[in-house]
Amino acid sequence: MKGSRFLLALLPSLLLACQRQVDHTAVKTQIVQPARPSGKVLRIFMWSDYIDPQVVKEFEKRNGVRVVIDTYESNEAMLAKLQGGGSDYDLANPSNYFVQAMLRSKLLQPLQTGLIPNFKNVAAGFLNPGYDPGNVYTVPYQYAATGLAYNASRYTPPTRSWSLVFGPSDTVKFVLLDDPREVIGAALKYLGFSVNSASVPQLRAARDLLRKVVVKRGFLGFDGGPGTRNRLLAGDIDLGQIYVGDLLQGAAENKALKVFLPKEGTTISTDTLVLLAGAANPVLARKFIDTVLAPKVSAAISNYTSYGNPNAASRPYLAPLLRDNPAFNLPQADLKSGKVEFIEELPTGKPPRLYDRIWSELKSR
Ligand code: SPD
Repeated sequence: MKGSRFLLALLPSLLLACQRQVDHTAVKTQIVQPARPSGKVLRIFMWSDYIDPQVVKEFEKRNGVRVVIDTYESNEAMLAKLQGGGSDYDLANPSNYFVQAMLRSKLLQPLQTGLIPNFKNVAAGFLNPGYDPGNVYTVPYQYAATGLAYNASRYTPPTRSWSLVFGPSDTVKFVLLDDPREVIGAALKYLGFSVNSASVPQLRAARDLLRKVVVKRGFLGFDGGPGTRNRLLAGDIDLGQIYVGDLLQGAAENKALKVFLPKEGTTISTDTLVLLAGAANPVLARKFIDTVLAPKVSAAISNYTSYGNPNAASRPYLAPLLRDNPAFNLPQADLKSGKVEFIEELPTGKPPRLYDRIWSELKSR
């Protein structure tokens, strides 16, 4: 996929840039000139735990506005709510492989990146992606691979493999992400197939495997990234499938939280910012995106969330955690070989319906 080539191109410079000095105080010490309250409210629909609250507060003060952020734990939940038309959001935060579905549902309007001066900071490798040629509708926000996490003070995984959850043994307590493409993708990967497989026999094999997984005594259900992190911290589970950033966010406070990318391979995706067709405040929304793309602000967000940062100009300000963890700094060879694969939108027709059917069946058990 084009997206993986972009990331490949970016990684060497990201690694080099991360070795520079980090200015942790960059955003927090800025003097903010409060603007007069305008009564305007910017409404954002975003993945949970995905922004530094300080950045939001300063945007509010500087612009004299209120920012309301509602959160979700899966692309499917986000799309369903927006398609239901229930809420008046200005901005949303879909993953790369949901952008085209939102476009087909007429949920997006062009960003006009010419009106967003800091768009120039986006790293070349993230420009003009296959899911949005010309960046008409999206700017990249953050990215991460998905791994298996554990709390080392309670449990030591005997192997770095998906077999810990997908194998026959039923001795560990674990959760899987509440995310169909992640769960079915991991099962496909464990079986040696692509996370984007559209092959009916391969999907049936993944379904048969997952049918056995969800009836294990150790399977404690599906959860979002932050929920999984909290259950690991509380010692309720031994293992959890998790977006790497959500785990590293907790590891900044508790060093016993660890994550690895299973040896069979895994998924990766880029989350974007999009301007919704019904946005009440498009000018303010573009201003927010522009702020988020400012070098120090962008770095402050990733330093807080521990997610990958697609902003070339923010690299000097990124924290060491983002450069030291191998689960974050993916080996280029793994992206090149397809061991770590970008989740892509599925071709319309039978395969997506099969994914949906598998997921409904798993969730209803
Ligand atoms: N808490 C932030 C979660 C961001 C998850 N990224 C999307 C991955 C979709 N497969």
